[in-house]
Amino acid sequence: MDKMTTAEAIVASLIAHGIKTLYALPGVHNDHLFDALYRASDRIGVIHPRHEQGAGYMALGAALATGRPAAYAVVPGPGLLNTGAALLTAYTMNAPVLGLIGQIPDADIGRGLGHLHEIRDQAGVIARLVDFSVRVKAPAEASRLVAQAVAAMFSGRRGPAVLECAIDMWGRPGGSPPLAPGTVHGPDLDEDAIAAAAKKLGAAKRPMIICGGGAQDASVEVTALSAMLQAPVLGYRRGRGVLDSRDPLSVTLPLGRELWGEADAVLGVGTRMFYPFRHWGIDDDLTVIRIDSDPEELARSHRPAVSLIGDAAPILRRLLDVLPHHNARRRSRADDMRQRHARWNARFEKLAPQRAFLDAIRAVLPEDGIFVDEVTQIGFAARLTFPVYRPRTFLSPGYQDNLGWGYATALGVKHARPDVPVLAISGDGGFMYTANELATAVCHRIPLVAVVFNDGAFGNVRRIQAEQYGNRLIACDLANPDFLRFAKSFGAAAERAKDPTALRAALKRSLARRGVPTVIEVPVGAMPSPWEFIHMPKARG
Ligand SMILES: Cc1ncc(C[n+]2csc(CCOP(=O)(O)OP(=O)(O)O)c2C)c(N)n1
Ligand SMILES: [Mg+2]
Repeated sequence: MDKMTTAEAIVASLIAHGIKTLYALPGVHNDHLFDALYRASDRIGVIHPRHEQGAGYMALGAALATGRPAAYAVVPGPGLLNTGAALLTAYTMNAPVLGLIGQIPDADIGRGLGHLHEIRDQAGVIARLVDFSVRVKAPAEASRLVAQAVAAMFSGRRGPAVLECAIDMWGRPGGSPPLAPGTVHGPDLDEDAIAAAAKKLGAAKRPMIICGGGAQDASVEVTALSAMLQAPVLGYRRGRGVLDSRDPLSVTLPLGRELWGEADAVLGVGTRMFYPFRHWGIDDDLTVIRIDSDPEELARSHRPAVSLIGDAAPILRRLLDVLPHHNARRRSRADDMRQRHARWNARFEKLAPQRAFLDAIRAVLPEDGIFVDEVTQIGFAARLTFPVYRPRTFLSPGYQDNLGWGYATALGVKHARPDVPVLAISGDGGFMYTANELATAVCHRIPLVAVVFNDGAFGNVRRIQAEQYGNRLIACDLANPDFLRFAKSFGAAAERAKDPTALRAALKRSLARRGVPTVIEVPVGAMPSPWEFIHMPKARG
């Protein structure tokens, strides 16, 4: 064992923590790591993308699809920076992603000599992007640092972590065997706060629940609480799928705003409540109760009447025990909600072109299939109206909303969840950010289905210029490849679907393909604006 190198100790530690894949792009700074991976290839696989952002996004997709840690490795400097947007997105989505980042020779760090891939204060750059980062300074530390990093990723608010390791550290002997993964204990349940929440919610006449990404592992509990309180549940983007869209109490963003204007108590579960607090207004007639694993988050926008700190599921389970002692008798709100849904559905007719394509997708994508959203016309409509049936089946990139996350993240999703169909949607603009990773999908036989809505433009930008800037169009029209020939030239399958009926048929064929990725190009024109349903005015306060 004393012959174990730092690289071998880190690989053994990844395996011990249940990480079975490293999304990684090689270079001299991590040659020893790749050699250790080669020798452990019966226990851990390597997926090598064609650009480091692919490694970062694939790890992000794997983490989001499973809720488990996922890891990537890249060279320092440009390699690190190429993963910057993915790491930033992992941070803002609270995703447990571990980055293994190379470094220049240990003794020269900070001296500014200009080594290959050197960047000034790499540790400082990293520290701006993640909460836990550390450099491996001796082989004997490596196993402990992996364990610490993974523990940090799951403590309090979840998020990414980074280990740096110098070019001459990976190969040094003296590594120790892996530590067993620790159990992360959340804070003890605050019984007083739970009782206070139960009293306020139990007495409320018009309670509502708002879910964010932090509620994704509390679907059963939110569903039970919603039924007990007859409380509508708003999940927009990261909170979608926590309550099944087929439940009449599951509400869309604009209906959520309407109900916000009427509510007397609201329970926020793992959400920043950004739209309500920043756009819809708040006043003293609304009692705010929040569950969040991050105490700092609760102090940011509006101080809640009751704060419940910790993971949502155990707190909600206790609340479900206590609430029946305080809960008012409640009539079903199902009919009321159905009427309100009908009114909003009539208004959503404005988005008919987008919705026709989404209907085609929903008809073919099974209940457990995963939909990876991107900032595109179809994506905006999906966030508002696409029915989602289960948690972790609608992945939307949170407040970075970064073009280009879609295809590469979805590849990681499909790689981590080969058992379910995975579908990525993007515009022609967004797709081209990471379309090079078609090579990775073909090389590693990842049968992701990507639908590219091609309007020959950064359509969203173009419409804003047309409508708000006197049609002074600039930097928004795109020269595209022939997407079919482009995809096929990688060895992928490719289809063109001209309308929703054709899309449905193409999807059916594509989701059945094994071992080969598919690109479906959908030529479209300009689409109606979704913004009146997203940026809505104050509803109270
Ligand atoms: C990284 C990043 N850069 C720029 C933007 C700004 N942006 C938002 S939507 C958009 C256009 C998207 O074009 P496309 O993917 O073709 O979708 P469409 O709107 O045409 O449906 C741009 C440039 C962004 N969201 N993310
Ligand atoms: Mg476009």
